[in-house]
Order: sequence, then structure tokens, then C-alpha cells
Amino acid sequence: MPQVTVTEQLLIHQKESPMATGRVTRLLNELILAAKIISREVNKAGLANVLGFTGETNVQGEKVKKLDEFANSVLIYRMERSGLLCAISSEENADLIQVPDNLRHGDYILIFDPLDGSSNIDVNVSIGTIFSIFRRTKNNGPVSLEEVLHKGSEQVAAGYFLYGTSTMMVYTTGNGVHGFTLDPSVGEFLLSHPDMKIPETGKVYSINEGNHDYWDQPTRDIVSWFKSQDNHRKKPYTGRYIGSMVSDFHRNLIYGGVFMYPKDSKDSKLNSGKLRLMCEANPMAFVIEQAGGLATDGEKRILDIEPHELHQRVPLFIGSKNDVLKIMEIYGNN
Ligand code: P6P
Repeated sequence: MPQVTVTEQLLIHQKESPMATGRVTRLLNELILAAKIISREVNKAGLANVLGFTGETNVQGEKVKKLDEFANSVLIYRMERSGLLCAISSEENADLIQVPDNLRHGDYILIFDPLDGSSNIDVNVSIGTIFSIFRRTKNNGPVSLEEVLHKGSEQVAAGYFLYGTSTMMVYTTGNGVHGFTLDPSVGEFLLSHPDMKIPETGKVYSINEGNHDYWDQPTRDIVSWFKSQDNHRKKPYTGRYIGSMVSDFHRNLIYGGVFMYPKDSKDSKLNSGKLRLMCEANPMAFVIEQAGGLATDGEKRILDIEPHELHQRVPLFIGSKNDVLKIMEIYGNN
């Protein structure tokens, strides 16, 4: 199989889209360099002193782990210097980051979760970086929050890096979903999963069943349906939950299935669910729709949700089309 790099794959589609200027290609390549640096640290976390906590807590009220902080600082440092961005938003930072005046600016806005699933870092379970890219509508001056709070349907690119048994990159620019695997011997991400499509009906459901007593009735009905014999499969779906959304999402993308993080009454601060719209739900929803799947908050399409704050949380049901349609039917009947 010919060794196709990310750049070559992007240039193939760039030729097809006359609006393309190569800047998104350059932006993704800058992200790739940051991901290679993060991957190197993740893969030796047990050896270097990057395990454990920094002692701080982030805007989400979560304890910050050293690798979280490392990944966040690498991404901000590298991407600020890409010359392609005007603003950055990180899940780890409360406020929008304006690209400093002494650095070259561009028209793009990058939103990311630097290391999703970080609670798994110390136990050697796969974690990931999730990214979302928008094009600025205005063309100069400081970027206002209103310019960043776009609906997910306006993303120009999105995807994730998965630091697992191998390091992978999965992205979309609106021309399908393409997966690349890092070949450490050449230091390149090489095309390993061209034009990824999620099976229309899955065989896996992913949810933290420990939250059962805090779910509303529609969520309990949905999970009972997946565990019953009168579902699409006429037998119970398999339950799989890694606790790292990028890993659960990636497995479902390949095998078929649905990942669910519904709202629950466990924590009053999280009465709209735990996952963030801008840096987790939107990018994953763009990817899943391009792969033939669906993503909803139970009632609405994720990509149609009008954001009102940077770290807004949203219930998330995402994966195989027929399974997500069933979820919407059950929610719609309540
Ligand atoms: P819980 C990781 O912190 C994360 O944001 C997702 O990657 C993951 O799916 C979820 O939280 C796990 O949350 O409450 O089930 O431990």
C-alpha cells in the first residue's frame, strides 16, 4: 500500500475545493508536530516524572495532571506560532487566548481539549487530543467571544489524536473522515484508514452505568433497550466503557456503536452533562456525521446548537445512525 501522508491526502482534497488556500493543510501539519511531541511524553510517562498531579485545578474544577499541563502548553506554544491563528480556546483555560501581537496572525480559531481522558494517564489507558477549527468572519483586531461561539456546523476542520497502542490521527475537512497511524521509524502519520464509515447499526453501547440512579427516565429506557433482546440486533449490545471518550469514540467508529454521556442529577454544576460542546461534542459530531453517523443532545443535532458560553456543557449521544435515531425516538416520546 503506498505510504500516503496527511499532507498528500489534504492536497488531494484541496485540489477539489477551489476555496482551499492550503492554510488548513498547514494548520493541521502544525497540530501534527504538537501531537508528536505530546505522543513522545505520553509514551514515556511511566519513566519521566510527568505522572501525578501539579497541585492546581483547571477551569472545570478538575485536578490538573502534569501531562495535561504539558500537552496544553505544547499546543498553545506551537499553534500561537503557526501564523495561521487569531485566537485559541483550550479546555484547560477559562478565557479565550488571543495570539500575542508580536506573532503573525491568521484567520483561523483553534479550539481543543489537550488531553481528553486524563484520569486514565496514570493507569496506562489510551488518551487523546481533540481539536476543532473555525474560520474567522471578521478580518482584524482582537477576537471577540461572539466570533468564537459558532455553531458546530460552521467548523472547517475537526478531529482527534489518539495516544494508544499506536498514535493515530483522525480528521475531517468536510470531505470524509481519514485515519492515519504514526510510523515512529519515519516520524510521519501514514494513511491507514481511508474514508472511514461507521456501521449504520452498532453492536456496542458505551455509558457509565454507575450514574444510573442519577439519570432521567428516557436515559434509563434507552440503556434498557440496548441491554434487551428487542433492539435492532435482537440480542443485547455489548457494554464497553473505557472512561476516555476519544478511545470509546474511536472503537465505536470502527466497530459500530454509540457513546452516551447524558445529563444527570449527580452534580448540580453538571446538569447539562459533563462533556463540553465547543472542544469535545462539536468536533466529534463533525467527524461522526462525515463518517455516516449522528450526534445529538437527545433532542437536537449537536452541530445545530447555538453556543452561549465557551465551556458550555451538553448531553451527548453519538455514533451509529440507526442507534442514535432510536435514542432520539425514545427522547421524543417523553
Ligand atoms: P466519567 C474524561 O475526563 C472525560 O471527559 C471523557 O473522556 C470520558 O468519556 C468522561 O470524561 C468519563 O467521565 O464521569 O464516566 O468518569
